[in-house]
Amino acid sequence: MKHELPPLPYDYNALEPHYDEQTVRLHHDKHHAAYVAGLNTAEEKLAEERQAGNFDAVQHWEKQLAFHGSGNLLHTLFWHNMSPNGGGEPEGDLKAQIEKDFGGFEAFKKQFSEAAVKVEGSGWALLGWMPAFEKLYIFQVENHQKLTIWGVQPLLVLDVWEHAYYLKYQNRRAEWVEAWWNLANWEDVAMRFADAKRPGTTPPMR
Ligand code: MN3
Repeated sequence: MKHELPPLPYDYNALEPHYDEQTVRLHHDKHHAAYVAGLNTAEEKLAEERQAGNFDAVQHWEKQLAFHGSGNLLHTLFWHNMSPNGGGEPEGDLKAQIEKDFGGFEAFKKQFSEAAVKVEGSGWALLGWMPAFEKLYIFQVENHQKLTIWGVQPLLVLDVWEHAYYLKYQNRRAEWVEAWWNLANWEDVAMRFADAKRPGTTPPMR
């Protein structure tokens, strides 16, 4: 089964003025599409190597698998994490958990923004639920696949690769991060949080 590029959940221009149509179009149709293609290629090449019993390039294709697989997953999440009617603050269980783990929404927002602005090179800021520790964490992801704890369920992601913002914001990554908060789809994040916390999915490690 080949992976396919999932359609955007809104029109290309729906996130204006915070996220411009031209960037969204390129980002989804070209960049995200390239990760889907890269994931398919990695899976195909690993299958070929298994069949041939020749693993000369296994290190290369395993790296490609992690990079493109994570790239595909994070971009799909990224699109759904934004909404033309986004912004504001989370409510309910998610709000309570953010207060518990970060000492309040403003403190959470500050750490998330700082993590995003200060990613070294290409990467993401990511809010994730770690079922085994029963805790929310902010991660500063490098590329698409580095610097996590195994088992974390990503809930909210912010792309700070230059391809995500350069056409409109040029080198001003902090402006992109600030604008992006106006698009944050807290309903989507809350749904993912509830899903990640469903009892019986993964037992805590204690
Ligand atoms: Mn991207």
